[in-house]
Amino acid sequence: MTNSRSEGRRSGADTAAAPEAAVLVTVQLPDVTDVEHAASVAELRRLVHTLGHEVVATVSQRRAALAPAAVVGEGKLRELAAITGGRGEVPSAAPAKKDKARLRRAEEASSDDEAEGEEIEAVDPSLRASLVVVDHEISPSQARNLERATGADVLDRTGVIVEILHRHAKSRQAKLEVEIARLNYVAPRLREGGGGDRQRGGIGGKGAGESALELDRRKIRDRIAELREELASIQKEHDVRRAHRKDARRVALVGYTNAGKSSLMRALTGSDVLVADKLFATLDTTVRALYPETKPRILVSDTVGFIKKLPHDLVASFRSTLDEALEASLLLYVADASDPTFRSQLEVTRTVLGEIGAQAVPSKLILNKVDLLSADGRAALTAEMPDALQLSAKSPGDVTALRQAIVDFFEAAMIEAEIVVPYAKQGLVGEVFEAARVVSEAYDESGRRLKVLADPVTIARLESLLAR
Ligand SMILES: Nc1nc2c(ncn2[C@@H]2O[C@H](COP(=O)(O)OP(=O)(O)OP(=O)(O)O)[C@@H](O)[C@H]2O)c(=O)[nH]1
Ligand SMILES: [Mg+2]
Repeated sequence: MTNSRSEGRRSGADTAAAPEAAVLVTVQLPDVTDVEHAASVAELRRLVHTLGHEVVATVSQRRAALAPAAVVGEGKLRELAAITGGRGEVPSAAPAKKDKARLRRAEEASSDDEAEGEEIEAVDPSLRASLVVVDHEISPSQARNLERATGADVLDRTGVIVEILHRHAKSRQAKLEVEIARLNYVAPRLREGGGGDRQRGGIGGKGAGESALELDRRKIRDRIAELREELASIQKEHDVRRAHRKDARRVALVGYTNAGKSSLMRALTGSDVLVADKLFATLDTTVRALYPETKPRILVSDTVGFIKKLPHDLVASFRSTLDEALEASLLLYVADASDPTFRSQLEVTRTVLGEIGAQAVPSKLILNKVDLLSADGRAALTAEMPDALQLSAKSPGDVTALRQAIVDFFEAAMIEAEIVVPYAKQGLVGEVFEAARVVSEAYDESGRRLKVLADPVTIARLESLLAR
């Protein structure tokens, strides 16, 4: 079964604010179920929407593998070109093998003429898409062939994600991480001596690096090295800052993008972090104290969301989030229970975090957005995942219950101990009050005797501090 659907038209006249029309291209491979395929396409549509484009059509095809030349077969390619107003043909001498070196040589040898000037009239010009987005990672030469056949800009899924990350990064650290990922993505797609708009494919513009496309690959490598150096020095600063709060009891909210992590962060800490119905709304890790404050306080971190088919080097660029997760005493896996594919989303999060060793950190599963489920739906989830906490970030009662669950977790880990602060070391009393809960105090000839509650690690640290 193949299908190609029109999904609406560009709204209104050609106002400057009108979103650019995009068409999605997907291939359903034999090992992908219909449900998974539909979910992947829906997710790509949301990604493209987040980028500010309107999806006007989806061209999809079942195939044993991506067509080596242009992802879809010849017939489908013409169908696609009708939507973009292109020729619908891959120029001859298109490389058909996946051999990377050969592809690159073929690319460099091929001329730079574009398929413009020979456009076919699209059925309805208001539907004509100027961007083609492929739901798979494609080779630079497949991208080039698609550009020539469609006359449109071409991005693959990774390209869309990189571009969103690029736009959403706020802090210097996030900007550097994303810029490195972006340059890694762009470098192999650069054409020698190129620099035209078409090959930019929506990438480019502002950022930590100026126009990457004016630099050749070698310069890009140098630039990446430079950015890495700057990132390393920022990370060192962060490590120092983190070391200062190493005693603090930490909870990290982790999970798939759009699961509701930032919404929970807001509700739990009374902070005003960004909440948006966008993918990758959050790129910067934020840390705030649980509110109302506990003694000692508990810190909550909001982190970047995960997504399927995220290339590994992109994942690695989110060091700050991953570090945050590894250093937490408790991981809250947040899932959007109203999304029929949340189980596989959870799997993605678990896999990525598992790869960096986060499975050793105690965790709790939070099934969020249950306000969107029926009573039956909730009951079925209770039966399926009895240990998970079902809640809605929008319900103050539910948030209070989650806060209590967090507090209980840390309470359970606390032990009682007596700490004696000699009179000569009274300067350290503040430190004890900061890191532990003091339940009683008394004075005798050895100093100030404090009966405290704290986790064993904190107590050991305070004792060694006083023993010095
Ligand atoms: N109905 C409902 N919507 C929710 C709930 N929690 C969050 N949302 C909505 O879901 C969308 C995403 O929420 P965010 O909190 O930004 O999600 P996130 O996990 O931080 O997403 P990223 O930052 O992209 O990783 C927003 O539109 C929220 O208003 C909930 O419990 N119920
Ligand atoms: Mg967020």
